[in-house]
Amino acid sequence: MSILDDDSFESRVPGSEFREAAVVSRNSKPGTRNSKPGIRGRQRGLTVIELVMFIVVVGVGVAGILLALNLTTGKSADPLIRKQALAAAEALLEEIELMPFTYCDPDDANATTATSPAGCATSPEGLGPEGGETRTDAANPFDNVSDYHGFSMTGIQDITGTPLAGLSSYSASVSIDNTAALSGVAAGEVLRIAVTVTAPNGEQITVDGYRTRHSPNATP
Ligand SMILES: [Ca+2]
Ligand SMILES: [Ca+2]
Repeated sequence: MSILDDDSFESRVPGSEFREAAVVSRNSKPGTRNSKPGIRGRQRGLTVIELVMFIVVVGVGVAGILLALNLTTGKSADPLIRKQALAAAEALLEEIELMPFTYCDPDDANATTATSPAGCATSPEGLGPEGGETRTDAANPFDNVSDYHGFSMTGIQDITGTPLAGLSSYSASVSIDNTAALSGVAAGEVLRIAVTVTAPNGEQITVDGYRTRHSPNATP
């Protein structure tokens, strides 16, 4: 009796590889190699449940990726719109800050000499325009920071009233606070300017600036 013919040989061989070889040897018939599946030959395919679970998991993953891509694509133009709105707001704020901040309306006879609002001849400067002034009126324009209080425009225009290309769907508004406090500056000697620009997508950007009365008798 050879060693391979002994069924009890499998249990005596300490290594698993030898045990497997012995099993294969017993199950083989002449001319048919591994005609009966061994341990390694008994691999099965996927069941329907496993396949469905795989499809669901992969589907959820792909849907998440597509959602992220869609969101990124949809919002890709937002920074441009935001930067454009910010540029328009900063330009209008700078325009306002460069205006005089006098005690009297610059058209007042005492505008260049008054040392307080009480020293004006007829027209102390106050919030909002005086005497029918508008921002873009060539003959009677805004001539003071506070004239811009309550100003608004639909479609961004420069100081001459010329519409700026590509900004017709933006709008701007201005609010000025003459009670604002600024450290080291006496009350009434500072204005807080808030410029708000609304972009076509509804997003609003507000920029704030302060203007102190450093030259109370300087007129345009
Ligand atoms: Ca004025
Ligand atoms: Ca005014």
